[in-house]
Amino acid sequence: MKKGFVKIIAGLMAGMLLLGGCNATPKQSEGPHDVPLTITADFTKKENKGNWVTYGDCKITTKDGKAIITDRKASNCGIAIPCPDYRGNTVKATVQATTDNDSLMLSLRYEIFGNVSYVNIAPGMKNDSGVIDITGSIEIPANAENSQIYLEASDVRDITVNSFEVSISGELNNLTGEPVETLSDPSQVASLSAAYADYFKFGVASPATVMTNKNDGFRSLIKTQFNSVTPENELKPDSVLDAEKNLADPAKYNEAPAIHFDAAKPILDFCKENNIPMRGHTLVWHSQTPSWFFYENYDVNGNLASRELMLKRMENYIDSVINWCETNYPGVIYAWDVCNECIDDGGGIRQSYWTQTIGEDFVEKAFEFARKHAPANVQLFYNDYNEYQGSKQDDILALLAPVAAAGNIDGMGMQSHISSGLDVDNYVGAAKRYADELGVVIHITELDVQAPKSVNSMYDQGVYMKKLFTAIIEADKAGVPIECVTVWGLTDDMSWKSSTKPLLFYGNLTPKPAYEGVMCAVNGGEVAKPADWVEPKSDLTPYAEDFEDQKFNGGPRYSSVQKIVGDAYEGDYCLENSEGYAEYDGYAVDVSSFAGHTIHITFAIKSKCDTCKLTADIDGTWPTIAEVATADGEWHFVEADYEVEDGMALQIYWESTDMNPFYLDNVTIEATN
Ligand code: 9MR
Repeated sequence: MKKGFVKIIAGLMAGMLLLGGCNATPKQSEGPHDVPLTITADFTKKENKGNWVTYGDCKITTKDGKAIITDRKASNCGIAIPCPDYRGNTVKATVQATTDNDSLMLSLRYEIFGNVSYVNIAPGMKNDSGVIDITGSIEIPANAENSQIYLEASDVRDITVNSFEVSISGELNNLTGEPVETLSDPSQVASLSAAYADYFKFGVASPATVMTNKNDGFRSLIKTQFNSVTPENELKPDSVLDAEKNLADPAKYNEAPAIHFDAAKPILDFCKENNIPMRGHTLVWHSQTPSWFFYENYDVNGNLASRELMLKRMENYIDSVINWCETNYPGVIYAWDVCNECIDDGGGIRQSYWTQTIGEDFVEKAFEFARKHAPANVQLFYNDYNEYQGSKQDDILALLAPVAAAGNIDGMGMQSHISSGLDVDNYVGAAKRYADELGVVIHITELDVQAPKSVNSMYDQGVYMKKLFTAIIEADKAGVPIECVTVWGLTDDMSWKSSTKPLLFYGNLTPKPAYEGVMCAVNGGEVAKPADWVEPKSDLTPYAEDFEDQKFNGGPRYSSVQKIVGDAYEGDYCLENSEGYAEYDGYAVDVSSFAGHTIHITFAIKSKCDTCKLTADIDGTWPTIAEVATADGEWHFVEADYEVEDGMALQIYWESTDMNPFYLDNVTIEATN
């Protein structure tokens, strides 16, 4: 394990901003200082004076107390509220806007030990009057610097912001002065890739900021632990497409888009110098691809490009990206994610600019072009999330059947953004099914595992990691061709889901029990119980909420909004769940304290949608606890029983089968044994 050498990190960062267009945020003061509990953007005042700044390359003008964002060069350009003093706190952000973009997203950006992290907080879709309201909460790591909550969009169209506010949830944790922590030297930590050499490559996703970081520790961690690297964002179309050139001379680049590798070069250089093979991520995706790419003359105010034109652009893009990398960094990229996330969350092929322009065979075409232009030894992958879920497996297999039949795919990329509720046998079963039915190899491409919300969260995560990797090793030994397992990020603090602490190393580069669990799976042994381990108590206190105090104990599952409203089943108040954009955006409560017991649940529910459901939040299976026909719009009183497995951290959630709001009242949960 790591020894001795520690390094004090202080005052890094200035000038390392990935987004050149970001305006400076106020510097943190040295001593104790007053921190406002709410920061409200004031659009009657100028940038920096009114608690808001321009985020990225765009223009903001203010009028009638609103901010109008135009000339947005990329989908992540928008407006931000700097909140550097909120580090170490959970914050709530609320925004109201109108736009021609399909959807907006509230996100968090911060710098930490010289790296930049981006975390999505909550998405928002238009309501009936065309307005988008988004509210979401996020925990900002204690060592984050220059935190900003920003508004981005699915597209580069204008946005008008009516209101924008960020506030502290709960008690303020007032962290004063510069964040200072020691980074540990990871070079002596036993190597994951060495330990797994007999089975598969052990990879990691990294942002290119790691390569230019003052702190050697991050590079050292990659070099010692991992033998495959995936650039986290730098090879995505919005990084590679050269907006300036294409937009300045659309006629010249109409069929063959101009590309550049400014963002990716540092990480390509690093991999080349250190002989670490790279996974290229990703060529064809509905997200992080600017909308102008899909228009005639790259003009979003004109017409969408024809199928013929888009096929040419797609082929030229795939050809030029693969071959630029091959020419300039021969042999570095050993696998490409050719197509990413093409199945819709509701099932079937995802509708996107790709389907609108080329049509539903765009996946087949992308693989055909990739096969034609990639060197024979470069493996071609399809990559997707929720890939372990039964119906998604069916959809992915149906999508890829013709691609496999044409001999144009080599691998299935299982992203694996999971929680410790996922059944490991189901998971490796999915890997086997892809390999068997498509005749391809398997890469686990983006593994991260949300830590359970248990009293010994880090330890329990470690125990789960041992179980998961034991199953992966067993599957590999039994012939499932798992050739690489990549974790999606170096440290918890750098993760796109940092508040769920889903990775193998802490922010200061120290290995977590999760790392130990992965090592125990291959070397034997058990994850050590930490000194502060506490005996988990099953707390069988019955759970009841009738919302009469106008509060609720549960919370949103993903992006729905909860409100206390009138017209209750009993009494004056009930809970409204609305503004979700998928059926599973429901209302969740934690029942982990009942682990090892059967619970009896009663509740009243009302909605205009056909069916409402109560579901257990277990990745990959999501068992239905109760299903209620609600089309009559009346209140229904429901009773159900469910056995919560021993040792399981579990949430249950109410959901509706369409986006109609549902109303919930008189919830009780108690153990029956
Ligand atoms: O980790 C990436 C994060 O930094 C970006 O902001 C985000 C933008 O969509 O993409 C994240 O990576 C995604 C990956 O490319 C595809 N699968 C889901 C990953 C997590 O969102």
